[in-house]
Amino acid sequence: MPKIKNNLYKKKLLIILFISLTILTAIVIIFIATRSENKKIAPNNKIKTVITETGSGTGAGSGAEVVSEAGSENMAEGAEVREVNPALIGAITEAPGANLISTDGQVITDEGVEIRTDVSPTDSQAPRSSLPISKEEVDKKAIILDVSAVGFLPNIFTVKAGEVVTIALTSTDQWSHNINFSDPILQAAETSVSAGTTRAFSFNAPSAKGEYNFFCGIPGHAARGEVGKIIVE
Ligand SMILES: [Cu+2]
Repeated sequence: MPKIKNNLYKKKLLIILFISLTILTAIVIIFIATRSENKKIAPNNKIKTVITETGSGTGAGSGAEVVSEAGSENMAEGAEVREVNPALIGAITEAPGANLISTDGQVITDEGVEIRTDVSPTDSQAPRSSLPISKEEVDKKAIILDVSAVGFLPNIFTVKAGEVVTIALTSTDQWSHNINFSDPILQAAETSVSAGTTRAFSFNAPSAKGEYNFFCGIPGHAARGEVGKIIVE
């Protein structure tokens, strides 16, 4: 009798040991699986966004959105997946190649840093000019400025303090021209165009109301009338 009892005890112990081992193995497997799944979904816990190219044919609308939030399920084919600064989400451009405009109306760099006009034109925070584009690619809100030996057309325009200003400058004759502002607060707001081309740039208008004169900086051009002013109200 005691021998049978002893055997029964041994059997019970073996079953308990087997069950414990099975549970432990299951826990380890679940732990490893969860970890690798997390790694796949959220690398570094950063926001995943999809950056899509702006179509060149549709730029005349209300501004093409270049950065948008997107789940990994509905990515368009060929879309580039990048981790970007949350400040860039929803940002648009008013002209292809010019700086982005954030959802709160601030002209920003591709890194989400605010554009400044009181710096050197070569500064990384200075407004960025587009490459030569067509006028049709520029948003309707932009200021379309023509320049030729006759002068700027129009040569006066009005904007609100602090609002986004996109200037699309076109040389309408056979010469190169540019636009520069006299006030140092707008010294980085400039671009130059060669004969028959259009380039655009965006910046936030000064917060101080007043008149800001601009001119073509090519020798002799301002003297013959290539001048104008922007009224900030
Ligand atoms: Cu000129």
